[in-house]
Amino acid sequence: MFQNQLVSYSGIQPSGNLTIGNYLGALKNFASYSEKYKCFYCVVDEHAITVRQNPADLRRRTYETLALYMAAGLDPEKNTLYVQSHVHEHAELAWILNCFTMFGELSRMTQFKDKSARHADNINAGLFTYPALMAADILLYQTDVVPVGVDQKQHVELCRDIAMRMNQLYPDLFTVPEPIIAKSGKKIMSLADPTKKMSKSDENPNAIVYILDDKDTIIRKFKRAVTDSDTVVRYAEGKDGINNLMSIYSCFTGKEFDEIEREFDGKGYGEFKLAVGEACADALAPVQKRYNEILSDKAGLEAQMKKGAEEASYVARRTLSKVQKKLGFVQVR
Ligand code: ATP
Ligand code: LTN
Repeated sequence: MFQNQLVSYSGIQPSGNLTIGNYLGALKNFASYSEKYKCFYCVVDEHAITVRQNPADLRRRTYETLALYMAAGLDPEKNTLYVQSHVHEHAELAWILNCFTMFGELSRMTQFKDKSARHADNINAGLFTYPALMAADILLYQTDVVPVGVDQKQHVELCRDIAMRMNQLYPDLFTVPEPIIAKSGKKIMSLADPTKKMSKSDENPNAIVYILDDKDTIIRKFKRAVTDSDTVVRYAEGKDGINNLMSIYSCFTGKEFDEIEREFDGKGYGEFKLAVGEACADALAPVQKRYNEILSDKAGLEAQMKKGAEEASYVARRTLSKVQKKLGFVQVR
């Protein structure tokens, strides 16, 4: 669709303050595609309401998430940055895709199983059909690659299955996308329970480092991170806490694991934890500075939202109308 240019697409829910898991697994990598790909990055507010949201918080976080996209290096002149609910084609295509997605497939999604266990009082139909809306996001832009953390791989694979199924029935309908999962940072674990993914909706604030935490808070949280009774900094099976801290340190410094092991040879966990906290805080400081500048210009952010939605709608409209035609919907425009 973009004259031989490949398309990259991803989204983040404005469902909480963004964590270093979101940053290292997704956001930090988005900017690296800007040169080679036509990129669309979306604030997926419609996905966020699958879990109950306070309207004022949702509104504020939608601005904040867009500002973080820009602060993390996404230039709105080179990337299409927009809000999902501003492009109505997402919800329309999602309905169609729902009719090509099987109950059994949706039942197997681990995110659905996790979230329905955590929100047992609100297992709504949207939570169940969430992957069909995510597939609509991706397929509307004839996407080639989807940069995500490893927890989203299953959803992208389901999106591929839906695309292939529909392409068999209606040839050449969709590009079949590939997930791109970063080598390091693909799954940052909770600091309080390193067997669990760090998640922005975790109730324990000590489990999470937020992108916008100040330096003292970051250092304090790393100091308290759960590790093990060993004293040697090395990457090994069973050392989930240390493995996680080594991954975080590696992502922020670019150092390999063997280099990190040598650097902390003969030093204790305390010194290592402090170094991880400092590396994290130093790497995030410029992002935080840009974020505060961008967020203070609300009118500027709204102008970006409008521009992004116009660019995205242009492409989304073309794909949706192609799908509607091929399915047999009457077109009178
Ligand atoms: P929620 O807790 O509301 O489900 P989340 O923290 O899992 O949110 P999402 O908005 O669902 O965040 O994810 C945005 C992106 O960040 C996705 O690409 C996801 O794979 C990635 N991501 C989320 N958490 C982590 C993590 N701990 N490590 C690496 N990547 C992550
Ligand atoms: N489901 C994803 C967010 C998301 C997404 C997308 C990611 C919604 N639409 C399209 C990639 C492509 C999540 O929970 N992280």
